[in-house]
Amino acid sequence: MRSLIIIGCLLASLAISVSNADTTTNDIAVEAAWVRNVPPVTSTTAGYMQLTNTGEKEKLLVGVRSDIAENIELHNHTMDNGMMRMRRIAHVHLPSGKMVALTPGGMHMMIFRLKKPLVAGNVVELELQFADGSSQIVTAEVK
Ligand SMILES: [Cu+2]
Repeated sequence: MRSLIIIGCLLASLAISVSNADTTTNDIAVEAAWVRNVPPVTSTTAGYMQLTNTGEKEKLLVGVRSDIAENIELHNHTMDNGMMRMRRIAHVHLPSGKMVALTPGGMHMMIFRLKKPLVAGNVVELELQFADGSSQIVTAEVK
């Protein structure tokens, strides 16, 4: 009887560790990722992509990192007294089962202080960081 209880506890802890692991796996499918090419005199650009959450839980995109630039922020466009302005946002909600697009004129990744000029046709790597501590590297075409 006692050994059965112990086995039960072991199984329960295994199940817990598996579900913990689930929260850090990547349920985000990324498509059509690209970074806007800019002339070498410009050190600021933007990145766009479509993110589909194939998992069962909402995820929050909270940051982006890349070796290509010093700093990347998440931005949105808002209307302010009839003027289109960009505002930094803390995160992008990625609801379960939904596709969220980062687009010119909408939410986007603002890329500051490029370390070297971009080359059209090349791909760059962006590391997406999520609120649950998981991260994912995606490639984006420069165009
Ligand atoms: Cu911006």
